[in-house]
Amino acid sequence: MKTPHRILAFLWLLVTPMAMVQAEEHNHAGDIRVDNPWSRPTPPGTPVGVGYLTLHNTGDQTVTLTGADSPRAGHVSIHQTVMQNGVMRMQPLAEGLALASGATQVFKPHGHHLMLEQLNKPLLEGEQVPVTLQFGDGSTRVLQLQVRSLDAPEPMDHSGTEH
Ligand SMILES: [Cu+2]
Repeated sequence: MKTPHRILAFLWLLVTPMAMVQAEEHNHAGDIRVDNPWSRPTPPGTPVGVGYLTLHNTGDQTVTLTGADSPRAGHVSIHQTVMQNGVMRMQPLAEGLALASGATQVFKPHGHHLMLEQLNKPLLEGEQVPVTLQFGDGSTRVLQLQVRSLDAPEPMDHSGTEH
């Protein structure tokens, strides 16, 4: 019976162009898996909020996170936290964050985080805050930070730092 072979051949024709397109999507937002994006509520008048998430590079090339923005903030920075003379300090990642193939980066309290600066209004518990991640090839990824309650461990203190 020939029909199954014809169907297979037809399917193969469908699959091949898709595979070719995928192969071209290297170093790209499409290679990045985003897990568990979340944030904290902010008190009224607080100009900055935070964004936490996990990035995983599922592709076979390094992907660089170069920036982020949000309609809820005037500016979004990528920060790391470093110990200097026993004091935790935040530093912007000026060169962006390079994720090697297979690498995972967790953004979490007292670690890497997105800094949402110049908030146009407080972040409220239960709110979904849209953030767009930008990557080295110009591709982008939109995600929603889930604003959790303050019951969990305290976020790092951002007071007294420059933004
Ligand atoms: Cu920060």
